[in-house]
Amino acid sequence: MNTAVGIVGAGPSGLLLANLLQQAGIPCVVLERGTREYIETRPRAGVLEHRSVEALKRHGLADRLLAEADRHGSCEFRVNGRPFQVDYADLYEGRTHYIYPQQEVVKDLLGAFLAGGGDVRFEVPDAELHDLTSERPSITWTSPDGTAESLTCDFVAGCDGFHGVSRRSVPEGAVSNVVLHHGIGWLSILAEAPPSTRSVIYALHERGFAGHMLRSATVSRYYLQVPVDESPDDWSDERVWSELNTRMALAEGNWRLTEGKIVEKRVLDMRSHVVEPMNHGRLFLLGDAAHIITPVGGKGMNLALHDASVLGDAFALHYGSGDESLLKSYSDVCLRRVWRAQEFSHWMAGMIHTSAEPFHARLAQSRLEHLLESKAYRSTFAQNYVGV
Ligand code: RFL
Repeated sequence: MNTAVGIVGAGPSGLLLANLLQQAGIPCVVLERGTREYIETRPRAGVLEHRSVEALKRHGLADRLLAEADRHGSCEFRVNGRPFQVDYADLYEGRTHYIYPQQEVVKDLLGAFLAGGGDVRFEVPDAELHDLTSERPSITWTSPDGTAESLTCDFVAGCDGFHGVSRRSVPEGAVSNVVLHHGIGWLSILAEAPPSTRSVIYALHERGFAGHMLRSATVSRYYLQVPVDESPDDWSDERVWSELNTRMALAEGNWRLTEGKIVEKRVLDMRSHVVEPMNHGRLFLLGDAAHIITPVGGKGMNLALHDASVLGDAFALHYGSGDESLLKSYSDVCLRRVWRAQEFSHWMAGMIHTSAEPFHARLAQSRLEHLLESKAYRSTFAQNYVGV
């Protein structure tokens, strides 16, 4: 088999790229390790920035999202039970977040690509990439019926996340890995519970951070700061709700979370990882394959969509006129936005977490006070939070 672009991974980055190529008349094949059901039901992120939605809209890929997503322009910091609201839409050109679960983004992108006759191969667990620095790289794999398959292409797009095959196929020393371990764990909880709030809550408490994120009218995500080596098995459902209620309690009044069935409990180790440059030969890395960011600030899926958008334009120019300039600047353009997001996420992480280190604890306190007092500081927060 031959194609122009072989795409490994059918997450948000791979599927947006596939749609952009299809719309530009550039052939591509998508290889996905999981089943269709797996990718369409995997809950992860849920916050889309204004500009991510604008990019989807430009390509006619946002119809259901625009009809169904809630829009948020305000978030709450709850500091030892005392709430203050930051109206970030008012502070930054009326821009809002769209609350729309990642699996719905995937469903929409996959549906549009297949409706246009797109080629997606599911259940490909053993893809291998070859000759990435040659003119014609290839991908080999075994199809579910046991047939050995091979795809020769002009380019490979590695959209298969941090643990995928693409990043691992870059030889040692060919790229740099810029890494930070934050030494913070989050117990991440997904529950079949309606939101207990109208806007995201970042609760700062002496026992540690707690977050209430919105996903849909019936499902909510919550986070609890825990040691990185914590086991989710140590957290019974009862303990989860009790700790969330303690850390989120309001100093005045009787506010409590609406509880529901907990359907996911896992510990996330806060880390940041950036691969530089985001390409090697004819392999381009996108999304989590190129960069991992902490969930603080909700940037991961948005960065993945941005990479796809930039690479889609670059391929359209290359195949349209032979101009390679956008392909050459792909990594620089994406990394600029990646580092802005990393800086913001790191700044915010330093503000919302409890630290045993007195210096960091004082910095966090000062950041919060300044956010409360300074409109200019809040405006900078707003720009970065909802997307500069
Ligand atoms: P994905 O979504 O991981 O998709 C990769 C796809 O590749 C497949 N795959 C392979 N396919 C073929 N061969 C292989 N060898 C393969 N290996 C893997 C996988 O099955 C999968 O289908 O990567 P992509 O497209 O880069 O998208 C990145 C986002 O998924 C990620 O950044 C976000 O989910 C991060 N994230 C959040 N981002 C936000 O913008 N806002 C949020 O609120 C937010 N919350 C979160 C998050 C991530 C979380 N977890 C689980 C890490 C909350 C959580 C809990």
